Amino acid sequence: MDQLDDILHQDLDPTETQEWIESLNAVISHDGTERAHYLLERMVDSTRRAGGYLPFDPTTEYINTISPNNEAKSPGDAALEWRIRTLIRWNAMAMVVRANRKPGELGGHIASFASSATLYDVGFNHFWRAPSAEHPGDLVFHQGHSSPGVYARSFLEGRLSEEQLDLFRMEVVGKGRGLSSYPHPWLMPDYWQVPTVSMGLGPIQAIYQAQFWKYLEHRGLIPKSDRKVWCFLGDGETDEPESLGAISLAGREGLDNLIFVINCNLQRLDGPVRGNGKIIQELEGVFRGAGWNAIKLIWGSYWDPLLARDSKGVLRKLMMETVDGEYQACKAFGGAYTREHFFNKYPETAALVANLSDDDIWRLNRGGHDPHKVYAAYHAAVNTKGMPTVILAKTVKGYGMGAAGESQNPTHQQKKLDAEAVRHFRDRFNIPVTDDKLADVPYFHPGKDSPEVQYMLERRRQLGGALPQRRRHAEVKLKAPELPAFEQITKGTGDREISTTMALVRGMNLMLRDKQIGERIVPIVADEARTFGMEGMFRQIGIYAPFGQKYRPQDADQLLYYREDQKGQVLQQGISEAGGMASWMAAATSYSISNQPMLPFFIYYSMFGFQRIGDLAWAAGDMRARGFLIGGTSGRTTLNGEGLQHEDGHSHLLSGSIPNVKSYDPTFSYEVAVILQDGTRRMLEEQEDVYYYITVMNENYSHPDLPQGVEEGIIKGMYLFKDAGKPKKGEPRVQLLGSGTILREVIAAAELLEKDFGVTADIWSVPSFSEVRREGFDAERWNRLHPEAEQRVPYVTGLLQGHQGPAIAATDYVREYADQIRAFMPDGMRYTVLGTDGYGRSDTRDHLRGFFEVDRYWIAHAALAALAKDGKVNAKDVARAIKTYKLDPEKPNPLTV
Ligand SMILES: Cc1ncc(C[n+]2csc(CCOP(=O)(O)OP(=O)(O)O)c2C)c(N)n1
Ligand SMILES: [Mg+2]
Repeated sequence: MDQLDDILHQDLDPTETQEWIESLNAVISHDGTERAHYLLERMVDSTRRAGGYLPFDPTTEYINTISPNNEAKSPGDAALEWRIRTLIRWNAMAMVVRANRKPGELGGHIASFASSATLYDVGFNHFWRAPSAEHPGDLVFHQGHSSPGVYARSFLEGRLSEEQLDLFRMEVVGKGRGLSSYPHPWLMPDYWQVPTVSMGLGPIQAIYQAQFWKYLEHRGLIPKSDRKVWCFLGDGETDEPESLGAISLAGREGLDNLIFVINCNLQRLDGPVRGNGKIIQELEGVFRGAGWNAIKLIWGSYWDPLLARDSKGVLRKLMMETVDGEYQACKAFGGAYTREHFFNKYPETAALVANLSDDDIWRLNRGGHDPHKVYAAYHAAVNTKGMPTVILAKTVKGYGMGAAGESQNPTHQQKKLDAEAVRHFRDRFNIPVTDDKLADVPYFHPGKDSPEVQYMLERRRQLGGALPQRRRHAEVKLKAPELPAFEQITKGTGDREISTTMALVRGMNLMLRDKQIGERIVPIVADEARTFGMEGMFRQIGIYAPFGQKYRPQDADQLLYYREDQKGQVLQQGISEAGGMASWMAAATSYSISNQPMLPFFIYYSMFGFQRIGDLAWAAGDMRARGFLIGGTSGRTTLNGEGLQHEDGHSHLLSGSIPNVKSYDPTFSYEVAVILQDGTRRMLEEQEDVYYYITVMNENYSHPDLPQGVEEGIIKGMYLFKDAGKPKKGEPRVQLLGSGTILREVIAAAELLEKDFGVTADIWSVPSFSEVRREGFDAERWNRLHPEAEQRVPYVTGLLQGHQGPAIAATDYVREYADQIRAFMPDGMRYTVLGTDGYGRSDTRDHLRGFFEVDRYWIAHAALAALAKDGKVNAKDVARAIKTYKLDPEKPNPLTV
């Protein structure tokens, strides 16, 4: 290596070097840079063949990728666009400053948008198409905390009023007119399309959105088009694993419908992103390595003449040597500082700026603030074929904020500007607000007939309409299959034993055959299709592969071979739950983003679901995703051998915390059928903004027929599975509740109780404690608020009322899960909850259920203990149960071991 370094950095024969460079320059001037590139590649190739070791260098010089002579020229009116931008800057700043002068600490950000205003403006004015009859529309992921700038544009366009700007971050009093802190489709459903503010979620979603569009195109569900996903993110945001974790997928699949714009203002919240390095270089290497077209947009036009005169490359060398912390200091301290600490480092560079004043040096702009350069970069990006593009735009955090924030470490959180700072801002951008008004920081609108507004509106007209805008409903009307279509799984299995996972996969297969919705089903897996018995789908509907299958699969001679296909329907996302989830979100929002409703099923190990990708699941709720998440091989004791990291006993608590998620833990295949049918009806037919979480298990047992009239109960979350009838006089009675596989232990416990203790039991199947809880609290709240009206009876109260004895619930989840409905037990009904609190471990199902105290014996024992407390049996009976069932009273609490 040392020798190689020497060769690369010491010129053994400068004359020879010069001759080669001159030859190359001749090629460039006669035949262009592409020809030169070709020749160089050939030479590199020859050297390698001769045995030369030429290590890959992922980075290029610290200058713009697009040279000035290759820049596409903007057709826009630069002066007018500058005026518009200044007004947007002002109003965005005013919105935040005004919000923070009110009582209540509303917060907001000025500095981030200040750095990216030009990047957004050029997009809005020239590139981003709204959906229209002619075009399906682009999709823009905005940096979440730059939202004030987007609102400020909408204000000028007349889409938002002054009153609304004053309701920034005041959504409660705003009653639907308030403006969200960040992009939230839940709160502004006609405006924001995608939530982004949780760092990293925008980029990963953008990649899978782009992939999903190609998927829809290849499958013939949408026409091929040149629409693009544009994703804005911060340079600090790239530290999130989600930001960069999926970029190789975009490179591999050649997603040329994807453009990342990374706002490299060199700062994050606390300070510099890479004070001792250069974030743009680092990212260039990472993205190029992943197969992206990386466009560096570092220097603005004022640097062009300097670079043109840099014949010996000393300025370039200096640019490369200087670290980001130093670049930040230059912008913070101004022109004189920059001359002294930057240019004066070498006599050649000092000479380059000898004729420039300090103010001129100060004006040497960064690429991301130069609309001409930004236009050229965007133009190159949208015309790139066969690969995704990343634009690395260098900007100044807090641009225009002066001493109050420009390139200052704490600027990210600056939201209150004093009078002096506001005056500076006005003067810097020439805003027509007079001194006497300045104290109020008033919004400024030039009037709807002003040239500025007319220009903006005309630009948007040319691009299909206003943005952002969100479609609430797809135009396509779909009909969900009725329950009889699910007969295969509503009918009992007789002696055959199957798992709920198998029932679910059968249900999916039935839906895949449906004429209307079959093609809209999107099965998504993260390398676990075989785990869930879905490998039949590989052959039947194929695995999506954008370039088809280029090899003969190892199992080609098998019936169910690994079939990849450009029109494949299964999305195999590899071992990436975050990828699977982001992919699911793309499909689940396709009704809105592409006007094509789809019904995705993402099937994964439930342990690696909500707790691993919970923040995406939360964002999915926000963006009104519609689809099924399937927590496979769930249950702390049901997935028995896999142990602590696999056995899930709590995902239902996490899913239950997302307001528009409906969670179910079915026991029988007919329950799976009813939930699937109803979910499909609600999401596809009614277009409700809900999504479903269903846990399925891998324990095989036989399933009964769908009992008469229980459908509504299943959907509401609880129904009477076995009615013990009216109790005989003196006969102790209990109410047993359960879900998932543990309901079967409950059923077995009822038999033990009757046989061994003469206790009879009504048995309740509770496929959703979460739904029952929600309804209960809703009724309770309503009653409190309507004290004089006839009081509503919570659903579960109504069911249990009139039934005797204490209630005992057991599930394969932690106690909190079944405990959720405690508040709605009828007066006087004791409620005991068993659950699997504690770490899972490997063993047989029987052993685990004994260990976690949720098997039939522990349930029977708990029932007797409750009856004893109620005075219906004696303590002796409870002691007898402990003995008969061989329960160890000194056994440690499973929570603690
Ligand atoms: C997951 C997550 N963690 C932390 C934050 C808090 N946060 C908001 S903005 C920000 C700094 C962002 O820096 P950068 O990405 O460089 O964006 P800039 O504002 O500089 O454009 C942080 C840490 C967040 N929004 N999301
Ligand atoms: Mg930043």
